[in-house]
Amino acid sequence: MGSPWWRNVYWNAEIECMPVEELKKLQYRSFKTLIERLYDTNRFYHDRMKSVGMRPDDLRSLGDVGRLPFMFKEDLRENYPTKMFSVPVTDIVRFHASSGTSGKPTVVGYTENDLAYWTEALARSLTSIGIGKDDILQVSYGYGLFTGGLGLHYGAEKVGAAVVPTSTGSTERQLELMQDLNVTAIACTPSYLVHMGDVAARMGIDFRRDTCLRKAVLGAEPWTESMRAKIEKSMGIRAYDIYGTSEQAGPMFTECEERDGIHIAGDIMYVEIVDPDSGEALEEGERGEMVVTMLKKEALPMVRFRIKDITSLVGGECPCGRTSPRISRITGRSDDMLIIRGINVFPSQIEYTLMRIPQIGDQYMIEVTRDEGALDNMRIQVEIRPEVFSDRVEDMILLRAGIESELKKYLNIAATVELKAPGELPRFEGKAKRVKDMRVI
Ligand code: DLL
Repeated sequence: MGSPWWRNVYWNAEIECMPVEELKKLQYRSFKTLIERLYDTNRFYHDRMKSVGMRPDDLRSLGDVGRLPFMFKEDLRENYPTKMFSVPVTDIVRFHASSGTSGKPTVVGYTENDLAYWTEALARSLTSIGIGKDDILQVSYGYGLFTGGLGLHYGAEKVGAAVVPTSTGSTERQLELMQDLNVTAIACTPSYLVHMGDVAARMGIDFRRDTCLRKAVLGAEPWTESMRAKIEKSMGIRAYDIYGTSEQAGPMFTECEERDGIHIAGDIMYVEIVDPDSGEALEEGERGEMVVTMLKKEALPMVRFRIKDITSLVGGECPCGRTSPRISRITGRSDDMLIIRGINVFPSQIEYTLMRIPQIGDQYMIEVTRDEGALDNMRIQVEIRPEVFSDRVEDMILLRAGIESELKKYLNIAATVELKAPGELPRFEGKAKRVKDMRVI
């Protein structure tokens, strides 16, 4: 038997399969060029470098990168909307903006070259998961200020796929179009795909029987392997993780068919993983906060930007042949971590535990409160599967106790579980908001 089809299919083989040492040299040269440009032309970076007594000449190897100061989301907020931009506004061809759910929104801008690199990154990613000119891709990420819709749109067109730009919402209509146009792949948040699954079931649509869907490109929010297994089983498709942030450009990087980490185009983005507290570099395999430098960006450069997403570098060679660095699934953001009675827990760990319990459906909500004695309480509402839902109170009490004990066993947290009937909990069209932390700290 020969090797599987994907072992020899690349969008840009020269770069994607470049020997690691050569890639490092290329990264160093790009880093240096970027720093020289910013030191001379951008007040923010000039001052930041001066504050640590560094000049561009001090960057003699990639090993010196760790001496450059970090930058944070707050820097973008303080320089709202465009004070951090590094090109005249006449060179900007597009703006996007974050929703501002965790504070004042941030605005990102792109030159023509910035858009070209964004699209290039996506073309490589989509090719690596076998999406190309034979595909019809329904883009159900939001179009507009959010980067998901337009990002995937141009990436998919670049590889010759036909795009169905549905954006979010009007789920029944989306499902009809999916059938009528023989859509083969969908790009949306995992929570929206789960919601589509519910609506499809109500409409009597069976994904396997009634659609041509075979792939899903899911991201923009944390999700878990157990969620992937559920989606794949119920819809008969393959689901891939896609990652990116508006500060990097938007959605950019996916796993390849091997699905052992997300490939990061090393010529476009330089990744470090650091200890969230000390900021010290971590080794391969150690989980920490991701720090990125966008090596090609013109309009809004990012140098050692603390994204706050928690991940690790995956070691070893990927059998797909790409030599680009890989990161493991993002398990959350360092600022999403909940500390419940002194125990650190990420919402994704809770999801992972819940989704492995067969009686539980796909929806859950987490609520954290603090009582008068200053003790934290966690309440987790979970929907149970229709075939399991029963009027027999004893059955439901037993199930609830079972879920509470699994949470205790795997995460060491005491949570009160509340069972909900199918359809009772909120659904999300964009990013899911499953955690309500009502503590006043
Ligand atoms: O969410 C860009 C995007 C669009 C990515 C479509 C993937 C697909 P922002 O709105 O700036 O950009 O939010 C970025 O979302 O820092 C992560 O915390 C989270 N995130 C994005 N992708 C993933 C993922 C877009 N695959 C923030 N897994 C990031 C976990 C993700 N978290």
